[in-house]
Amino acid sequence: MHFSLLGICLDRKRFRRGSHNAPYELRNVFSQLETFINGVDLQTHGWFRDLGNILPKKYEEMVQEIKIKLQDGFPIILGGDHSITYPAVKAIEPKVFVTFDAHPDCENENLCFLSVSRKIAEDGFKTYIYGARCFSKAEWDFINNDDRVKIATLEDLKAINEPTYLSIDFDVLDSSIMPAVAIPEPNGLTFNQVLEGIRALAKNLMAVDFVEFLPTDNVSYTLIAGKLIYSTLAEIVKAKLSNGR
Ligand SMILES: [Mn+2]
Repeated sequence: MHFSLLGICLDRKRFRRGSHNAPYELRNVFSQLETFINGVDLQTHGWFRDLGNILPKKYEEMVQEIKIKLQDGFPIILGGDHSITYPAVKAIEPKVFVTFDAHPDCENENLCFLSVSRKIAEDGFKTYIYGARCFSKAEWDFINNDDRVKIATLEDLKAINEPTYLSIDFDVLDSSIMPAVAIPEPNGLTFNQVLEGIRALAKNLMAVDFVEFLPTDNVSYTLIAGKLIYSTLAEIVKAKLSNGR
């Protein structure tokens, strides 16, 4: 199989900006990472085609550009702030949307990193949120009163059986592992817990994005973020190979 790598260099936040540079920073460390990972040789089974970057524009225009660029291959999309997930989901049209995120991103606001999961749920994509631990009261009330969105357990993820788009906000990781995000949160998932979630979904995945990485002078965090991306690719390759696809 091959992966199609697409960066979306957009950060419309007003504070702790920088995630628009993440696609460049993350690509820089790929060459430093071991490609034989968790039993899979990505050089043999998971080669990349790099489709370059999309620069900020209106969301509707981004949907069109994403559709045109992602003609074949398994989409791996690098943000960007979390709002980039909205045009990507609209372009790819999965049945199910799963987001790994410390925050549910369900505020009742115009499309932005605070409201993206709510917008996607309201557009009719069955939405699961995994790893969330910091809710506003309004988000809590919305999620508990709306069938379109669910706080998921690992068992819920394993039970999904439809084509799924996965969005990974790096802040789902515990802040001690990954402080290089706009809004780090303690009490988060370990690296292995995130991989367990990916493994639960892998056979149904049709696209994955990675968002909210905030490049810092500490390249260690970029290497860890890159490791999560490569580990995800390895899980996808394993699932597709065992499915005979
Ligand atoms: Mn988010």
